[in-house]
Amino acid sequence: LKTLLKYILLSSVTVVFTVLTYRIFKSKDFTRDRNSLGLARSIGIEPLAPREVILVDNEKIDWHDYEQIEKELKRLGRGEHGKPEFLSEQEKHDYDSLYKVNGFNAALSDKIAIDRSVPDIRHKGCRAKKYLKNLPTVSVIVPFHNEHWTTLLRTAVSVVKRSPPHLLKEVILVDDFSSKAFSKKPLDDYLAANLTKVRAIHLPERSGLIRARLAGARAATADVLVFLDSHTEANVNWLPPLLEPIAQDYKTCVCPFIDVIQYETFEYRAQDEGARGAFDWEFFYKRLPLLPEDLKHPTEPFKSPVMAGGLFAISAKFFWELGGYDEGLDIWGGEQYELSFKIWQCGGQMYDAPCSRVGHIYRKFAPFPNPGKGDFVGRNYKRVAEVWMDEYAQYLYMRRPQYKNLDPGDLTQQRAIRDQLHCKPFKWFMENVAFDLPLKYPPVEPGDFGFGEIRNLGAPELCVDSLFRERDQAVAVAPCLSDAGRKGKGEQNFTLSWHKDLRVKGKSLCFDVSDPNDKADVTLYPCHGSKGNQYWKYDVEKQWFLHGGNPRCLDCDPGQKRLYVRACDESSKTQKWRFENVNLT
Ligand code: UD2
Ligand code: MN
Repeated sequence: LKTLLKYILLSSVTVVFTVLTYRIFKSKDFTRDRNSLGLARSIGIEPLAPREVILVDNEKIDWHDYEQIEKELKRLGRGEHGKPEFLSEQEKHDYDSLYKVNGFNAALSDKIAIDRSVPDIRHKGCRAKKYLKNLPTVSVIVPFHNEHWTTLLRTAVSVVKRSPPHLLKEVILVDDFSSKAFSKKPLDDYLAANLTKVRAIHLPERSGLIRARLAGARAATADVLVFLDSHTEANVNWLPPLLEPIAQDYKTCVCPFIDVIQYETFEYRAQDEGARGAFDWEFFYKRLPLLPEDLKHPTEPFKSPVMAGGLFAISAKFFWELGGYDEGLDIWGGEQYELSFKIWQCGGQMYDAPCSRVGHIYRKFAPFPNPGKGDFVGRNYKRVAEVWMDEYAQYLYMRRPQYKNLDPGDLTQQRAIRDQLHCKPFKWFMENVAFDLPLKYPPVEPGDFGFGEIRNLGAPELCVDSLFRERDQAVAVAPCLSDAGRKGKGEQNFTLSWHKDLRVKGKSLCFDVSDPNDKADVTLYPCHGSKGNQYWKYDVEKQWFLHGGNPRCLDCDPGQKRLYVRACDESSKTQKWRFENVNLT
């Protein structure tokens, strides 16, 4: 009996130890203490064999909160499920005044619940995806300057409602010296009473969004920092897809897909089904197509050269190893390039996660006056270019020569960070990460193939004429203005650009044919520079304007003054055109 008792005691002790050890691995703190073996030993427990640890570590679970999803599906009301909403005439009294200070329909926002539902527009494969059970904790940081009350609160509420409670440690709203009275005590009181995980920090002076984010990051206590703009809405199960790549490698930054909350109607819809972030050489944010291997796995994160800026997750450890943001970046702009270049050049990587979606209000216009700081965007761009872009900085200066004389301030500290971390040259980034960027945005633009008037040879009194038309409207032929001794205002002046598209001079509208039928209209559409429906060639010998990869010829009906494309025909006279200036080199 004594032996039996001893045996039972021993085995129950073993069971308790095993359970305890398992729980410790489960609650492993990611970036702070990657080595929980050490933790287990320090409290006197011999850890499980390593093979079993790996099994526990790699366990994946379904993170969906089905109860919450069910509840949201049943919601009824204005703007629910991200449906477009409108104000009645009686509700429009403060429409204009609120629009002016926000750049969006804030009066409508006030009529929509701050905990409204949004449609689950993820790729349907996302619904079946599982993520690591063991994910790091999160601090969400939201800088704001004079954000509208209901859009700000909707941001915070969407995060709290759609995040697993044990992963979401806190939401920090960083008030960048707002002048709106509600941004201080009323906000603090509201948060304390209604949203215990959310708190506000009030900066004592206008600091700009970059230093506001830094202030939030310094106050944050979780493993991962998630930054959001102050007019966003997190969608279903948004957090696990952002966190898993970071759990697997802490030097990874992950961005959600950014959906569109329409500024007028608050409709929630997709922007597109994903693209890689990039820039042109004026530093406008641009996008590059997904790569063939990305398209094969539509629910998997894909590499992106540059983030949009406002919405991303990064481990606190990696963020601070990189020195955070450059504190010299003021107010707005450029920080998305700084952090993206730094991440890639200094040993990290950046992904977009298709199964994580967050809506964002792209304003109709920027409502904030310049706080008397001159060209802060230019100074920010120059700081980033001077520290990170090496010889490529000249391409920015070629297009923005005024930057050459701009004083970017002291850069020693930023350059020291680059040295200490042994970061790679910008050329490496261009050749390995943004390798297809120069095809679409060549640093040095080649010349145009031709420009000027396009005159028909079958009816030589007629020229191609845009008729001052706009997007989606057809172009035609009309009597040539030059015959009447007139120059016109560009409606008969076109450019065959190096992109191989035909542009209306002075506009970024291109000749586009989407109809495969005979006598298909030529319509105007914003230039995309990717050939396809906008692909044109001029055959100097035959005097043809050839459209498309399987080419048809530009042609017209002189009687009806219609312009169209049809199968090329050597004997047709109306398919011949004289292009005023052709560059033969
Ligand atoms: C985009 C980014 C934005 C930022 C910016 C370039 C997205 C969706 N948005 O412009 O996050 O990267 O490009 O810098 O990617 N704010 C302050 N203090 C200021 C000015 C702004 O706290 O002095 C806040 C503002 O309330 C908002 C955030 O910073 O929460 C971004 O400003 P924005 O919404 O005007 O920028 P956006 O979306 O046009
Ligand atoms: Mn924004």
